[in-house]
Amino acid sequence: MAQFQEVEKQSIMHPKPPGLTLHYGTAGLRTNAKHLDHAMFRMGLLATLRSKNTKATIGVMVTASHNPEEDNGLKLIDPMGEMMAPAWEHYATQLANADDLLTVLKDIIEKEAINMSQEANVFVGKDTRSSSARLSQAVLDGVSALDGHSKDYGLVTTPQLHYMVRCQNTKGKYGEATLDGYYSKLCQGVVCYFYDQKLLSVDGANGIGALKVREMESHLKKELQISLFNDGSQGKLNYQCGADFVKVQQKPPTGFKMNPGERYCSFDGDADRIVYYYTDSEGQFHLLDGDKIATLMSTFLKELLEQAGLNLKVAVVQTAYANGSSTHYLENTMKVIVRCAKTGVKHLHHAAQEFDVAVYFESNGHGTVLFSEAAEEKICQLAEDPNINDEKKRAALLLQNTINVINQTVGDAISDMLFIEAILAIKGMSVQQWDAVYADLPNRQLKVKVADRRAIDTTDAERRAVSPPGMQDTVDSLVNKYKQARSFVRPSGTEDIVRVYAEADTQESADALAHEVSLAVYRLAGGVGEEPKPLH
Ligand code: NG1
Ligand code: ZN
Repeated sequence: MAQFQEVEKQSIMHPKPPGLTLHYGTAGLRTNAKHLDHAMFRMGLLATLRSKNTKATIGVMVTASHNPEEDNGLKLIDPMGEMMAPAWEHYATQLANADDLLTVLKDIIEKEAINMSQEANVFVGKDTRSSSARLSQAVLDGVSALDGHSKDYGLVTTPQLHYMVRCQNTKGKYGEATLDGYYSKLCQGVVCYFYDQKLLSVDGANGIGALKVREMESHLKKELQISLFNDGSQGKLNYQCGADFVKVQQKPPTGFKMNPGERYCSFDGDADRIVYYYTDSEGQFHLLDGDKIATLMSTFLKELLEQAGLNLKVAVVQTAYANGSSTHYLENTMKVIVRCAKTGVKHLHHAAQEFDVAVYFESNGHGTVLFSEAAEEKICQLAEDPNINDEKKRAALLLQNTINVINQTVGDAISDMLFIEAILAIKGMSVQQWDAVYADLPNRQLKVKVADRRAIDTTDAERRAVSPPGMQDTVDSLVNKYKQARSFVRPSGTEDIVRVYAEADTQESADALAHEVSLAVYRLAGGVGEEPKPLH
């Protein structure tokens, strides 16, 4: 077939480096940008097949998120703007590593019974990395090699591309598939709440998020005062700044002086994560991570639903890394349903789809809110009902605005920021008051190197280890030594290590527990290198 001849011809221009193995995992493909050209071309082919298979537009985002500037990667986006279905992740890995490209390609076509004469459409976007232009061209080459149509959105945030894909496949019902459409939808309605709101400082991680906040400013009509730093004009992408740096280091971006009591937030390199922070009058740093954000959003939504008299259930989906205090507060004080999903946004998104209204967040600041179709309908009907009282009307309109400001396809730093700012403004709440809703339990995360991390297998949303033998019993008996303690171990999906998490009533206890559990992992699960040392 002529198509395959074209693939063969073009693939010579995108040769696979010998001996290189890539894996399409939780965060898509990610590695040093030098090794990615062939994989990008091949993912262009795969996106075209996926488009033919689903008879819908598929997205390809070229980014390595919070990784260093030297890395790059890619994420594939399914028709409703969600991450690509897990069944296809396996094809992505196979295709990226194939020595005989055509055989693997034909295999996928046969297995999925793809009609090759079906039209294909692929949307492509990229972040600000210096390698992104070259690599996104390789994706476009892959699409055209299989006769697919492509639209290159150029520089966009990851969630913006997810939004475009959903708009396109819902024929505009979700919004207009342009950047202007995105900004208008998000800013519609919320801007009127920002009066008297003090300045918000935004760390753009020297990446795409900074460019896009600037682009959005005209839509905000100056109601929200944003001051951008790490806007990419000088610093290096994700270097000593950004959401991942702030969350992991528990400190502000390097070289940035904070004023006590003011609000700050940091995006990651592709603007799908956000964390807030401030310093108090003693100069103490306070982080408001994904757990605090989920609490703020779910509380706000629950109150509005009650005021509107709508019988819709609010749920919060977290992972095992959620601080125990947040889970306790949500379940016992707010009385919202809490679910624990496996690490990785796609698992949270999937779990959230089971509820009327579900807020999902990873502690690292990736998250959003999902409304079921029925919930959206009820809210919109109520907002248009002329026979309701003022309180109900206000609540219904606020809920309707929330549906617009929230990017329901994926975690979105810009959309989350606007929603958080609107909640704080509406409630007249300071960042300190938000922080004081509950106090985080002291916690510690450690990494342990082992010969094969698959030695650890888990169950119960990764909270309990089923192998190696004796592992869970040991963790249980160590946890029992401390107050308000919890600990779990799981193999990382993105690094060749085992992660250990521990929390307890004091930092000393959390640190001691994390260390003891690390030792148990080292001894029971084939630790390599030096034995873990105590933290103090
Ligand atoms: P792993 O390496 O599987 O723990 C990490 C993060 C996840 C998620 C993915 C993808 C932690 C503990 N884990 O996964 O939350 O964001 O990377 O980026 O932060
Ligand atoms: Zn990201």
